[in-house]
Amino acid sequence: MKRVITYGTYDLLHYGHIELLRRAKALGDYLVVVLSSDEFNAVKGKRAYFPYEERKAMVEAIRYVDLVVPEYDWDQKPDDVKKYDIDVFVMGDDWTGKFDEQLEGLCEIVYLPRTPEISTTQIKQDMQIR
Ligand code: C2G
Repeated sequence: MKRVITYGTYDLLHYGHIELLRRAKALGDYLVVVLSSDEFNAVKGKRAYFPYEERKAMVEAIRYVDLVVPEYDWDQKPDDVKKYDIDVFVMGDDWTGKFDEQLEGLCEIVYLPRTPEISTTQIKQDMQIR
């Protein structure tokens, strides 16, 4: 059983998110999504449209996802990798290299190409126009 983990806010769920989760799951058999809490989003300088519980319910409904748990701070990744017995850490390549130091030697580290032309920020901007 190969166990994969990834992190994110997953606000205004879109096909870029789904494509990341689909490819992450394809790297193993079990996918843990560590979902940014509303408080941690404030630390990241993000304000999600949907609160944590709604974002959690939506991500849990995705066929590729096996478990959703909260992300509270930048430094919990090594503990999460041990706690959930993780083999592979995956993120979109906007994060390339950012977590290598923290996770070196604990698990495989994979950065996948982002899906172009879609982002939560873009959706928010487009909606304001229409
Ligand atoms: N993503 C993607 N393609 C897009 C948009 C997002 O592949 N067009 C990926 C991101 O690279 C990330 C995941 O989808 O791996 C979730 O994106 P966000 O919700 O924006 O996550 P982020 O705020 O980057 O949180 O500790 C890490 C942070 O929690 C990452």
